[in-house]
Amino acid sequence: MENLKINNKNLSAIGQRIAVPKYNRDIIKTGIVHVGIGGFHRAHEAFYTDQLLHNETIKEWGICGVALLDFDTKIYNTLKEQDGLYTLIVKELDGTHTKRVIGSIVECLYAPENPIKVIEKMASPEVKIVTLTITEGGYNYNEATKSFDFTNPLIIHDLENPDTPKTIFGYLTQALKLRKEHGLNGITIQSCDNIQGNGHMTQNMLLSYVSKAEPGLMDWIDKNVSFPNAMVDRITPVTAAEDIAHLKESSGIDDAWPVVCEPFKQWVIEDNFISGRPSWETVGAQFVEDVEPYEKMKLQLLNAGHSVLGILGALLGYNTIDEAVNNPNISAFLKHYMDKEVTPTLGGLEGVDLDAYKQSLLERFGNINIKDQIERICSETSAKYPIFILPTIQSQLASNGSIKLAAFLTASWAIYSLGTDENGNALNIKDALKQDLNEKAKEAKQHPTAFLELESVFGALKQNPVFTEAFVNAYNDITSNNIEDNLKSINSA
Ligand code: CS2
Repeated sequence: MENLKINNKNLSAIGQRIAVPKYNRDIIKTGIVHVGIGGFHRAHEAFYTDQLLHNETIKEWGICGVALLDFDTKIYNTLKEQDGLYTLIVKELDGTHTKRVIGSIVECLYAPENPIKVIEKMASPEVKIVTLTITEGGYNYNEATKSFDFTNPLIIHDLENPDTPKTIFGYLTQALKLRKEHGLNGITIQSCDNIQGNGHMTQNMLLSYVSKAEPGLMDWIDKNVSFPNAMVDRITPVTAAEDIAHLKESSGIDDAWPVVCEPFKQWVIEDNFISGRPSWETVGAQFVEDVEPYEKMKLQLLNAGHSVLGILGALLGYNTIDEAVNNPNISAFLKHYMDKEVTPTLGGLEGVDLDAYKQSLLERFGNINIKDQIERICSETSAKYPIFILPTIQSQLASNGSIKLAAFLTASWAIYSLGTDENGNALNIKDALKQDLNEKAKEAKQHPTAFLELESVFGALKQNPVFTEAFVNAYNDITSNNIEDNLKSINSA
């Protein structure tokens, strides 16, 4: 079988081997600008939109993918070379792979090379929505001050150089300013990141920035921009070299960056789109009045569950999430954490079967075909912890509920931050606060609560005697006994 490079020219030949877009991509117009074209976007929004574009009457909702950071050069170059096309490989529970070429990304831009082009694209009349996957840390929110971080050097840069911005806030501000000047229709800015109230967060952070950068724009934004909240879900591991090789061997498709993901997908969105929206509900998305209970459920069960498996699994020397969850002591701990500490904090989920949801999470985590990397899950825990774990602790403390397992997890993270697993092997820690975490973790050897001094992560947790007592106990237990024995004793308590 001849290898076919994935691009427009080869699309119909590739269509003899796997599913390809059946619609004419040449006539699809860009209605959405998406910032952050990593794996998750390409497994989720771009997938839903590709399905939607198969409805022949829909031509106005193509996506322009924007790579915002220097770091994104490789993905930009790949998509450019492949005419925006890539393969989505769904790793089914029975071990088979469902492959399809996704065609919804009809243009790509690389912001560092041509910032004006990106600003103009966001400000063009046919664009109705800007969607974002810029990661938890990308919102520039500081947990300690509970506000926008104006000390970030990139933000300082954007305030001083409005025409050549580097952050999403600089780009959006310039684009909205242009839309106002041109008398254009309003626009929706839709976050697809794992943040509670992600629409509100986007709105609050953007308005903080605009109030300094372009105060005259505040009123226009108030009347012309909507920020729907949304819950997004699909486990999307980092593409491995074996995935690329396997696609070539099994289907003769030469794709430099396919995306791999689980079969499950969910998108629950607040219907708040000022200039119209794609009918994503026709391809499986749900539009609801109030999305926050769903976001909370997902962040505090799935994402926090991932962090539990990631941190404990890393300390035990595992590499993938399925290895961690298939250790009965870890999975029992996770179940207890979900039932005793998270579930009491969730409310407002009429019609959702929480027990079934938690059970389905354990099955999804246990999918041995996904091979989701513990390294991916543990990356940027300093940005994830305040969103995935801290709200549970705060809520439980406020109602005198149990925080024992969350304290154990936090103490495990302190040990993890020292940089080696239980067997003395080095951990590859990827975190913007890696250095600070490591310093505090070293101080914690003398005074465990030193770790909680990182206020941008823990807020005022160190001031809470109930939490600190549980944290110190857990810390001492972990340093005097191995993790598994500790888990056994917690699980049997
Ligand atoms: C993960 C998420 O980054 C993480 O820690 O929990 O990427 C998770 O896989 C997705 O949110 C699933 O929807």
